[in-house]
Amino acid sequence: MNRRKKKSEVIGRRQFLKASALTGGVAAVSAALGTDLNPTANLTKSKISDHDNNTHGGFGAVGQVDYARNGFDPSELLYDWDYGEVSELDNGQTLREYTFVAVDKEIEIAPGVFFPAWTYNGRVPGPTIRCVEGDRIKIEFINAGSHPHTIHFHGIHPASMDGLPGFYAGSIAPGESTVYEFDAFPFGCHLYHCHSVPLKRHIHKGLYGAFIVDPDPDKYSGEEKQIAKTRNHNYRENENVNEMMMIMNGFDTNFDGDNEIYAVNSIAFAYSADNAPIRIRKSQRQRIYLINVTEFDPINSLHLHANFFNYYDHGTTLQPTLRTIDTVMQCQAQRGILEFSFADFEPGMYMFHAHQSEFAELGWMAFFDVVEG
Ligand SMILES: [Cu+2]
Repeated sequence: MNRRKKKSEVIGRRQFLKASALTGGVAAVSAALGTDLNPTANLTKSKISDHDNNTHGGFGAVGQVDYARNGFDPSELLYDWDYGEVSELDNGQTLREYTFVAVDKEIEIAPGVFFPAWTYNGRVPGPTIRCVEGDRIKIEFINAGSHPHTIHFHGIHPASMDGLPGFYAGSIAPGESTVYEFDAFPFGCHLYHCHSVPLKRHIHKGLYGAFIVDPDPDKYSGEEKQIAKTRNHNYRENENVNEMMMIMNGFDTNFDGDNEIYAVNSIAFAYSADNAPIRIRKSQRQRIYLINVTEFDPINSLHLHANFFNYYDHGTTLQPTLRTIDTVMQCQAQRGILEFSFADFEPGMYMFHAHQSEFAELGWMAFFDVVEG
């Protein structure tokens, strides 16, 4: 109810786009209102007033995000598994140690559109933790930001390691630190995020990341053992699979409780045909670890063009939970694994995007560049 009231007091994104379309462009609307209200001008301009001149159907942004300034490149985030500092405990268990530092950082999320993010280790999303079920995970968390934060993991662990404000270590104040330590269970495609309040602000500001737990083939037999090997980064069978991490996120750049920019791995249109489509080889099986952290919208989705995939809800099973689908939806924090192949396809550009068309037009649109080999 509050939200509706609030939205009627401002020109929201939807009304703005409608107005833009009716009056012939962003400039006209901004001029009429006497202010440059729209922080996504670069996107809407290319989409609405210049669509006839765009080479790929009007999807895309004008200009280029400065990845060097951001300190992270979305094409590298796809494959940037962080195995931690690895050692072995006396009981034979693998120990993986990480250091996470919360820092405030302005990031560019579309050409010329900046967002005052809160980050883990200066990047959004934070590091992609990659481990094996049963590993001991130890994370030293240092808060160098301006607000109290935590790290809450989606996984199995004691209450004392749950990263909740008001319990045990609780919210970690600026300048303070704590250690989160637990065994990685269950195997699957999980996530972590800050759990400080107001929760939606802390998550949406950028404090989240992927937590991928590989199955241990020694715990399974027969066909399932073989499948587990393809999922486990220590096994040769895993090398035949092209694995990618994709976090679907959104950014409320004018703080009206509604997203102006949507993306996979934070940068609008990062993998568009004109920008950096994801090059994949026909001979490799494809696997996406897909996580939705989008705030303010109840669901997000991924639709793959011209192909179908199998889906493993939460990644916690070795057999698909959905077979032969081309669209999957996820509520916030829901995640899963997609598997597909372009083996019998002709090479070319294959689109994938949110099937909420508005999300696609505001940044969540991408391409696979399928090549021989
Ligand atoms: Cu926080």
